[in-house]
Amino acid sequence: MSEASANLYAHLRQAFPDDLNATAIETDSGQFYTWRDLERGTAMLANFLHSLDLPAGSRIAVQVEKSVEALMLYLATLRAGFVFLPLNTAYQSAEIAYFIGNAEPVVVVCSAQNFSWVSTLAFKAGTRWVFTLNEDRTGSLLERAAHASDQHVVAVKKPDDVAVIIYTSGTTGRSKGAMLTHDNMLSNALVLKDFWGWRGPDQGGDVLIHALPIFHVHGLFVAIHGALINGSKMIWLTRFDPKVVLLHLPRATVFMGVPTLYVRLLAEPGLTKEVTRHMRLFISGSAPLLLDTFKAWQDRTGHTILERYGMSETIMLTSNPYSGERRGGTVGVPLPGVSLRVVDGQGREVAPGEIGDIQVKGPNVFAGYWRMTEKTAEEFTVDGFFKTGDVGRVDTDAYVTIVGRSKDLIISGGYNVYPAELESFINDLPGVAESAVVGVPHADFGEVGVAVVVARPGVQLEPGNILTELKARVANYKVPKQCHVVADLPRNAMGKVQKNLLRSQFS
Ligand code: MCA
Ligand code: AMP
Repeated sequence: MSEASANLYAHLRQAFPDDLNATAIETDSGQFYTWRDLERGTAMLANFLHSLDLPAGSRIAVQVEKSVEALMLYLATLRAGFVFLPLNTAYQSAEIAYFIGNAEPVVVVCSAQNFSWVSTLAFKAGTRWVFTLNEDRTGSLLERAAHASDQHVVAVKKPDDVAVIIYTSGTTGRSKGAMLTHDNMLSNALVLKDFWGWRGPDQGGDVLIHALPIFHVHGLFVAIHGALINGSKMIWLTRFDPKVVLLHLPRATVFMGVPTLYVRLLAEPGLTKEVTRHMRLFISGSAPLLLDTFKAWQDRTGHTILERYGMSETIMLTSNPYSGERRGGTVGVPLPGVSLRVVDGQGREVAPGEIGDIQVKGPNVFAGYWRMTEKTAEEFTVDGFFKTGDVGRVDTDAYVTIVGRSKDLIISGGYNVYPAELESFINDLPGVAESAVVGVPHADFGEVGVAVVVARPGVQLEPGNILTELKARVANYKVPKQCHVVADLPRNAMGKVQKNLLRSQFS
């Protein structure tokens, strides 16, 4: 690819339909955005960012509610050649302080409601500009950008230039910023366009129901890049509500969700073969899709969910085929260009069907963790494979099954919850001697956290108070759904807490 053409935005823009007056996005509140609106809006925001005279490589950190303007800010950041840093809206001040302190963004965009505390900690960390952007299209960002020109030449980027930093905890310790390049994202989007048989505007067109948050890989990249690089319209839902999804299904062709979304849709009597008759493809990922959900979906709708597997560090890695067998309980086969192997404890590749650690390589694999050269090196093998931390097997016909994780991670409703982070918060609470957080099965979220806490001698701890304290400190979805105070934690001969025993005790 020539250097001038490596900016992801340029490729997305090229795929816009000829008729720029056609609808690109229709929202659940009845707004319509044309392709021209996207082109002009992103140009104005990109020009506004340029007007701030930001140094090359500046990070733009964004914690705002889902809106089409928030999407335009993402596209404008790409277009202007800066680095986008999306942040979950559930993050609270300690979490935001860490990300801002670590990434040192030059610009922070937040909701007006959070401006006071976000700007205080951002300015303290050296951020130059803090703007606001609200769900209802108000805020200082759009007020300022309203004066910018709507003509903008897309910034020239090299394939390996960083486009986005996504924070993830990987295997251990504090959150790490995974640096994804323009080419990581473009190559993955192009592969998925083919692999999932997206139909361009000249083939009848696809219509995607976008119901996911836009601060993680699934909603921001897989869904949005998928629709845009195909020139497809999106029906944009600000938040997931199964009844609203049902309302729009008859006019859509593609839906993407984490397993919880499918579980909640199945709970709706209105989910029928008739309502899904026009649908072409249901895709699931971010967490294991239970075979029961897979089969129930087939029975109720006649559609077979296509499950795929990915990570923040790699975007999409494997997928069940569009035309071939979609095998429930598996995540399908490695995508074209992705090398995937399963190795034993010594790093030797195991025979087909045997279980081991999953390692991957490909143009989609990230450029490393932000300012963590050593951590990055630890996560790669000498021959350049990335250690996913997932445990699984590959069958003789290349289908991959994930059977577990070597990293201590709970995936709850598609969000990652790191026990180590919660344990450190709990251990800091007065009267706590030690704690362990484990994941247990949950009908709605798939898996949820349970905290098991030991009190200091002579201290009486109230489980409810521990959860309340946590709620004040961390994102709501990370707060364990239960807390138990116990006399001691089970340990093995090496003194390591036996989380598997706690898991079976509290399941
Ligand atoms: C909300 N809560 C949760 C979760 N979401 N607790 C655990 N896990 C969650 N995922 C909390 C709420 O704060 C609330 O707490 C209580 O649970 C009930 O909330 P509810 O109203 O049911 O939640 P909701 O607002 O309806 O949200 C559920 C959701 C949402 C729609 C499933 O979690 C969601 O959008 N998940 C998708 C996440 C996602 O996009 N992941 C992709 C990551 P309280 O009662 O105390 O207030 S990208 C990725 O993983 C990789 C790369 C990949 O392969 O895609
Ligand atoms: P994240 O850190 O948010 O990028 O989460 C990536 C992790 O989500 C992967 O390492 C897997 O453990 C998990 N994951 C993603 N898709 C699937 C899937 N289809 N089945 C099981 N686990 C998945």
